[in-house]
Amino acid sequence: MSKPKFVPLTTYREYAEDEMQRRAAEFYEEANRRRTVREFSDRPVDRRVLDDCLRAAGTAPSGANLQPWHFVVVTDPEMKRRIREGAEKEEREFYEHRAPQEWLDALAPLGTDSNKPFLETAPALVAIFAQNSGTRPDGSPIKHYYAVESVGLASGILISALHHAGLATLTHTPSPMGFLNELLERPANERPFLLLVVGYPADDAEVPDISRKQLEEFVTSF
Ligand code: IYR
Repeated sequence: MSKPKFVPLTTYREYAEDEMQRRAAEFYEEANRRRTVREFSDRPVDRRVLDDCLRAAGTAPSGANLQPWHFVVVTDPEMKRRIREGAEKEEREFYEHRAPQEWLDALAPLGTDSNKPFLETAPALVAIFAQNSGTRPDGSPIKHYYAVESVGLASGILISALHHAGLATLTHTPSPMGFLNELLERPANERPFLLLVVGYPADDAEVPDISRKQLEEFVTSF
């Protein structure tokens, strides 16, 4: 094993107390304005914006820094159509047969069903894959650690970055998502993690009237 190389931490910034408080409060306020959107406009998104948000996602912490993720950006109408077809096939199975009543009851407030027009209307879909293994520069295989957790973190950053840039997202999880490997030509070591729908909300978009837990409900302290 070669000796690890360390360099000085030059990117960290400390803020004065009042500025730190302001930044934390402002970030929360911005995060709290994010809503999952299911009605999209067909207005195209700027690819440079999308790429910067993907760069931000790629800064996520990951197991052993192996960065076990792959993102496929889909804007081609024919590919979007095929993804919609694949997703709706699974969703029909889900809503009509697979989902237990308890799950359907939990979903009822969201008003979702097996019809997924946004997969074609929205200008961009980002299919996010978790890699169980990767390849070293010499081509030999390397196992990835905490791949699902790492990709979850990267996806969270991507969603926040897109929201910060002024784009809306929908975290869509047709299940199972194996059809995405086939359509998007991803290898067997990659598992579809999430299909992120990206774009502008439709002018008349509505969202379900749901609430978020108060801090006291989800935080305990010692
Ligand atoms: N994948 C289905 C069902 C669904 C499941 C959960 I958990 C949600 O939060 C929302 C929907 C669908 O996309 O309709």
